[in-house]
Formats: sequence, structure tokens, C-alpha cells
Amino acid sequence: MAGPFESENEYLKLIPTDKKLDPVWMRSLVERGKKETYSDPSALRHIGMPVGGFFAGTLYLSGDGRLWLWDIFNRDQEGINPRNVQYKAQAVPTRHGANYLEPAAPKPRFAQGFSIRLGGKDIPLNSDGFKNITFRGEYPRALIAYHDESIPVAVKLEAFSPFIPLNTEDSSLPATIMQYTVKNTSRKTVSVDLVGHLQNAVCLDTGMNSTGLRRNRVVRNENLSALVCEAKPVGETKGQERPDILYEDFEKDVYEQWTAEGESFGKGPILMKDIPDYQGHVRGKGKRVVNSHSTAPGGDVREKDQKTGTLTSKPFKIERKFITFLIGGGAHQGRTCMNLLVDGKVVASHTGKNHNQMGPGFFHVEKFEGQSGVLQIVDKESGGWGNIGVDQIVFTDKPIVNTKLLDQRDFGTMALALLDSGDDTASANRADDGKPKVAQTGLTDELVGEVGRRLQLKPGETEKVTFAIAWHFPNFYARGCRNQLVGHHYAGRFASALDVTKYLGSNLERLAGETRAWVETWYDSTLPYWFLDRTMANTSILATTTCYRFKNGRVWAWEGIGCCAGTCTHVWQYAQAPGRLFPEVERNVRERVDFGLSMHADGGIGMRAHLTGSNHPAHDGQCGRILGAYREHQMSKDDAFLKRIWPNVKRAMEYMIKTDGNEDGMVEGAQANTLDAAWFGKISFLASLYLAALRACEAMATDVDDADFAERCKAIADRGAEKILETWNGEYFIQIEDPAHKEAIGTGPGCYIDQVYGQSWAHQVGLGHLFDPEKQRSALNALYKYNFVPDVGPFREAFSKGRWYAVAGDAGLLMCTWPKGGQNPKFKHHWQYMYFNECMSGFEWQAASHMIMEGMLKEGLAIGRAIHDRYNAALRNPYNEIECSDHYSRSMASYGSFIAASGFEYHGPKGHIGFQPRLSPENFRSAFTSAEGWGRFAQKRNKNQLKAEMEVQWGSLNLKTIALEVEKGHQPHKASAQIGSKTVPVKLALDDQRVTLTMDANITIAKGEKLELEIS
Ligand SMILES: [Ca+2]
Ligand SMILES: [Ca+2]
Ligand SMILES: [Ca+2]
Repeated sequence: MAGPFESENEYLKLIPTDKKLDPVWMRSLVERGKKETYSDPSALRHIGMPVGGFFAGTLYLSGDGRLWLWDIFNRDQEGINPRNVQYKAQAVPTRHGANYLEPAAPKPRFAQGFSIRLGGKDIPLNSDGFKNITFRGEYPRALIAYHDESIPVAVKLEAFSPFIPLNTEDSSLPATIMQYTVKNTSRKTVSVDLVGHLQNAVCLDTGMNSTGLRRNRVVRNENLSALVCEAKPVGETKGQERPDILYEDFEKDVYEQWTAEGESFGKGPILMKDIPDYQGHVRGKGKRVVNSHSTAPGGDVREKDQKTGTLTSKPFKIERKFITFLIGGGAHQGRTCMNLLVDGKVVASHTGKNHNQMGPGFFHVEKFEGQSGVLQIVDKESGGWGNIGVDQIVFTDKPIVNTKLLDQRDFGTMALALLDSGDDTASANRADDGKPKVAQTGLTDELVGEVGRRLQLKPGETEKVTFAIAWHFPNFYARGCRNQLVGHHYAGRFASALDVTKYLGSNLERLAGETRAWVETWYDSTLPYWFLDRTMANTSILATTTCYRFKNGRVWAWEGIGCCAGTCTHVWQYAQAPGRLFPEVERNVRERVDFGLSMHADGGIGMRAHLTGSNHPAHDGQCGRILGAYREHQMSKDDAFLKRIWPNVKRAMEYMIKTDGNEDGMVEGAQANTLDAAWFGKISFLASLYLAALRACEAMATDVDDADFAERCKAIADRGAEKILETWNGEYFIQIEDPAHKEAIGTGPGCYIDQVYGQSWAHQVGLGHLFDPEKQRSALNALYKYNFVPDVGPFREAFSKGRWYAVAGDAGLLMCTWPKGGQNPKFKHHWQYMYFNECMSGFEWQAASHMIMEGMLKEGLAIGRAIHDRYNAALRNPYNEIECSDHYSRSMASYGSFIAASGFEYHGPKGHIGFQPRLSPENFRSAFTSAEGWGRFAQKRNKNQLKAEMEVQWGSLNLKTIALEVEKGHQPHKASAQIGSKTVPVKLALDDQRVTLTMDANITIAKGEKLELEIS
């Protein structure tokens, strides 16, 4: 007679359309709330806040104040710590979410830390020394408080690298500042030393393959006392030469004294004549060599490289000063290499150089003489250059002069400095009681120096001590640019780490003051703390090895750390933070790369840029870069930037118009996009981006007086606004598949996260509605209804394909669902199908921003908060939103949600600014950035009045027009404006709730000045 009542649709079974979200949680989305702090030891260990400058490596700060990770030595590896973790009986690599499943924990690579010394006792400033520690993260700054009843002082730490919006240079220093405030909490005067120590880590990775000396020295001047760590090449070794010992020549057809595991090493050394021709001459000695490519099973290069294995020697006695060998193959650190193990630990490692031809390598093992060692030849890499070749291993005493020391990727300098001129307790070698000013050791030995200060504190008294740690490793060979030496921008500005600390020392007040001013401006807001924390946190991606700036000044980035090269257009276009906070960074990529070396003759922008060119274009990336050009123009003070790039922006648009064909405003044919495939048919996702790009070009063409092109873009966009409605299914927007391409993947009638992404972008740059706003709001509602899951666990049990950026217990917005069925069964045959089951925060942020812009606060904030909760430090590192590898650049879309919440619009060359706060417009306050200055906006409004103010904290703000929104029903008739006591004449125009104030002439609001507006 009736039923079944439950849905038969597999998606609707697993995705509740009524989310039944906890009312307390829902309230917390919009409430200002409290500053989130962490004090649980396990949470403190999960934290890794990037605290170095932009484009200078990754230096983490843990929740208890340890500096860790130290990815500053140009290792150029995939992820913060390349590894696999086991999950659901599968090995999950970094790019598939290893650090999401098992967050990395601080592990010291070398000796470094800060401590207090009291009565001869060393108490580290971390959880080993203090019982009670509280961490508060306000990227770019961390505040940590140390307290322990058994210790007569309490300590506070403020850690940051200078971060000053609009000042990219000063925000890109290879350094971090650690400022400690020590308070005597006892009733007696205490004498306490505050000490920082630093091991000389120059050539820490390659020292075993080099001969030379490490040197520490103490430098003092009027601004600082610094410990400087350096290395220099020398070839001498002590003692006499004994005869060489040939340990292994690999001339037999079996490995004999070696144990082979895995598949890639086969049964024994291969005859060089049997190595495939395409590998070239490997230049081994004798007839046979180890070569994990040629011995691996498989029919082609890819299959053979996919195989892995290890070859482990029997233990042997180390009885000479050097182990020499021939080595070739992949350059993957720790993955295609030969390792020397002593006491089970890898003490030295040597990779190939992405070349099959072998060359000489060596380990300097003088300090291990007499001990037992094991050699391990490793092929753990399954991708390109996933192989290793080795031959002719010899133990020898012959001194090896390594003239290449200066070329090593980890050759450079480090410095630890006290940033003022007071007395210090510096020592170049802490093992030497005499506090030497200079100390040196061999490259294989440990050398630790320190810098500190003695404080005499009366009861209740406090004192501040400011340290800086700086580094300078100029030899960056970019794996993403064919291992070419591209260097670092910072190395062009500073000669050494000492130079960096000197710059910090003489500019500390300004750099620290402006950084603090920004943080205070950011948090002096009515927006919820969690929202401010989360939308800013991803800006830290600029301060990780996802992002580089070459010595020639060019900005270049991975998608996530070490994974997917070339500042990918279709990934980076989601990022909104750099374009608003550091517009120079994005202008750099637009001008030098996208509309520069990446551009093809036909106007296509290659989606991945290498050193001198790029590969094929992607449709979404192409549109996104045109939209970026408009944002970068808006964030400029005049139209000089746009005028320079306009001819190529126009060519890029013409390229898109060609893919439209009949110029009906709908792109046809193969549409390559960010889900790593070409989709076919009518696709609202790509059509909306095309419309947004057309509107952006219409606006830019108008700005450069290219009226014909503006008209052309407008006409196509007008048609497209109608045409896109063909993809409307009555509730949301879909893909109408191309019957000629039924084999291709796509979303068909699915509810896809990016279905109206073009509109989200258009809102970011104030282009208004591109097409039917009501239908778009319906689409966003459908997205929330059909794709938001309060717990992805049950869904992922059933839909197990996909990577792990959200797991059981986590909420998230799924990429694509088919609540109305109709999924083309062919989709499942494509590997890219897995994407649809995942939660990827960059996409989620894009959708959340759009919802917030449209006033769907509950939905948009729930999505943002779900991401925030996934990255709670109790679970994992709050600063590492992961997609395909760590610190994934797309997640910088989060800043777009902040733009949405304040309803910010800006056009520098026109002198226009506007705010339409979506949260608490009756009383709203937030930071803003513009072309030349930043500050704070505030408004209060009711039915009769709107009062607003803009206060400039840094730089200046040039204005001609201001757009604001009055309360519904309010019909204002007059407006006044003043800066201090000076009245600024304004004219008022009203369009529904939108008020535009126009000044007679441009005004400039200087730093410290406030523009006050009253509309009634
Ligand atoms: Ca041989
Ligand atoms: Ca391999
Ligand atoms: Ca068309």
C-alpha cells in the first residue's frame, strides 16, 4: 500500500538533508567568542605555525615554543616529511593526506632551543621544562605563556617573522624573532640566564659527502650580539694513508653479501650491456652494476620506476676515513639514495642527480672508525626518476678535496642573535667553558654555540630579551624547474645570515611595531575570533616551501609542498589572501608568468610554468587568471600595471572566446580543469567562470579605453547569462553532457561544489550578479543540502574511493553528489572519480565565501567552521590545510570568506572603496587593505542613520567614492564627511540600500588619520 519512505538514492541515504546541527555550535558560528588557546600537551605537539618569512623555507613553531621542521636547507621534498602512513590497510602518502591522518610531531634534526638557567640548572623553554604552557596563535604571531610553580619566574614568548601587508620585502626575511618576557614571580631577587643555543647545521645533510670545516664565531656590534655558523672547504685529513679496501664491485650475477627486498633490484647486479638503451651509458666500473630501473620488472619506463626495493649490506667494520662509490639515478632525498647506517641510524645519505650516468660520491666517516656500519641502497620512489644506480664501493684514506662544498644546497650560514647592545653570555662552542669567540670542527662533528643574557630581577620585576634566528642558504636547485640553480630572492638582498640579523637589529622597532599593528588591527574586529584565526591562518602558506621567490625576483610555487609544479593556474586562482594582503606577489605572477612567459602564441596560458615556458592551458585556470588580473589592477594605485599587461589579457580572453565558438556565451568542446581531466558539454562551473572573465574584461577594457572590446565582451556575457540557464535543473546547476563524449568524466546531473564558482569570483572583485541571482541562491542551498555532511564517516564507508582530507567524525562539504541519480556509469572508470567523494578545503572556502556574500551566513559559516574544527590542534596542525600535499595553496581561498564577511569592494585606480558587512551590519568593525595603505573600517547603523569610519594604520588611502549599505527602509537624504576637524564635501546617491558618496576631488587619508562619515 505504501512505502518505502526512505530514499532509494544512495547519496540521500548518507547525506542528511536536515543537518540537525547543535544549536550551541550554530550560535558559536556568529558570536565574537573567546580567543582560542591550547594548553593540552598533545595539542601543543600538533601545532606547527610557520614563523619564518615568505619564500624562505618552512620553520615551524610548536605549541610549547620549539622551533622545528627547519625545511630551510633547500631539500625540495614532497610534503613537510615525506612518508606513508597506514590507514584502512593502505599506505597513504603525504600527498594523499598522511599528515592529516597522523599529524607530524616535533622531532629535533639538530640541537636548537631556548632555556633559562637558574642556580646552575638548565630549564628548557618547552614542555620538558615547564608544567603549564598556553599557546595562542594569531598568525603571523604566536603568544606562548610558561608557568611552573616550582620555578620562580614566569616567561612569555612572542614569536613572529615581520609581516606587514603591502610590504612584501620586509615580510620575506629568512628569519624569525623570538621575544621573551621574563617575570620574577617569587619574593626574592633572582639571577637568571636566558639562553638560546644553535648547532651549526650548515651542510648538515651533505657534510658526510664533503670535506671541510664548520666554524662558529661571535660577532658584536651596537645593535646585536650574534653567534654566526658557517662552513668552509678544506681537503686535509689527519694521519697516514693506508691501502684502499675494495668493499664491493658488483661483478657477480648475485648480490651475495647484500639482502634485496622489494622488486626493483632483481636477483643481482645487471650487465651494463643489458641496460635499456634509453638509459644511456651508466659509466660503471667492470661489467656489472646495481641499477634499480633496469632490474625492475615492467614493460615501460613508468612501470619500472613504479617498483621499489632496498638492498642492504651485511654489517662491516668502518676502517678507513672515507667510503667512496659511484652513484646515479633519482635525486629524491631519502627515497632514491645510498645510506650509511651506524647503530641502526642513517648517519649519511647520497642521492643521484636525476641522471642515469653515475658519478663519484663519498661519505666522510672518520669519526665512525672502528664502529660497525651498514650500507643501504634505497629505491622507495614510484614516480619519475624512481630509481638508483650504484657501483664500486671502496674504503679509503685518500683525502678527498671537495671543491663543490660551496655548491651544496645546504651550504650557507645561520645566525642566532640577541637584538640589542647589552651584555651577553655568547660562546662559539658551549662545550668549551672558556666561552670562545671562535670555534671550529670537521664537517662530520657537532658544534653548538649559544647566546644569552643574565637578568637580575627583583620580586615582580620583568625584563624583555629579543632573539633573532636567521638563515641564508642561497643554493636552491628547483626540482620543479629541472633542477636548475634558481637561488633565492633573499640571497640577492643579503650576503649572509648575519646580514639578515643586522637588518633586523637596526629596524626592529619598525618591523616589530608594524607587524603588531597589523595583528591588532586584524583582531580589533566584531567578527568571531575563530573566523579571524581561520581565514588568516592559510596566509602562512607563503611562509612555507610551497612558495619560492627565485633570485631573479620571480615568484614560483608548488600546489602543496613539493607536489605539482609551476604556480598552477587552476589551483592558485582560488587563493585570495596574497592578492589582497601582498598584491605585489600576485602582480609578479600575472605579469612575469601568466601574461608573460607562460603565454602561448594563441593566447592560451599554460597551466604550469617552468623556467622559460609552460605546458597546456586549462579552461578554468585561464579564466581565473583573467579575473586575477582584474583584482591585481584593483589593488594597484594607478592603471600602470593594467596598461602593461592589457594586450596579453585581451589575447587570453580572445583565446577563451575561440573556445566558445559561436559566441553565445557558452564554452564548447574539451574543457580541461582542476580535476585533472577535460570535461565536455555545457558545464555551469566553467560557463560561470567564462562569464566572470568576460565581465572582468569588460571592466578592464573600459578602464583602458578599449570601448570596442568592452562592448564585445559585454555582448557575449549578456548572451551567456541566458545560455547558462540551460544548465539549470530546476534546483541547481549541472553539466549537460556532450553525447559525442559519453566516455569522458564529468559531473552530469550531479550537484558540484564549483557549479557557480564564476559568481563567487565575480563577487570577490565587485562585478555583481552574472546571471539569475535567485537560481544561484537556490543552487547554493542545494549545495548545502546535498553536499554538507556533519560526519563524513558513514559516507566514506560507502564511497571509499578518494583521499583523506576529512575522516570519520569530521564535517565537510563534499565535492560532488548525485541526489537525483543519473550518474553516467562511465565516470567511475576514471581515476579522477575519487575527487568527487573528497572534502578539499580550498573548494569549500570558495563555496563558503559565495554563501556569505549572498547572506547565507548559517550555511557559509558552518562550512568554514567545519574546516576550522577539522584543523583543531587537538586533532592536527591548525596551520596545515592539506590537499595534494601539505600547506596546499588553494586553501588561501579562505581569505575570500573574510572579504565576503566585510562585503569589501575596492578599485585603487578609481579611488573607490566599499563595505557591505554581512555579519552584524548594525555594529561592524574589521581590517581592510588597499593599494597603498591598510587600516580599520567601522560602522554603526539603524533605521535612521549610518555612521562609518575608516582609520588608516599604515600607508595612506586615496579615495574618490565610497559605497555603503543602509538598513532596509532607511531613506537617507544627507551625508557628511570629515577628517579630523576638516570637512570633506560629499554627494550622496542612493540605489535601493546602496549609498554611494562621491567627493569633489580625490582625498588622501594619511597614516593615523580617520575619515568619519554620517548618513541620515
Ligand atoms: Ca662493477
Ligand atoms: Ca622505483
Ligand atoms: Ca558557444
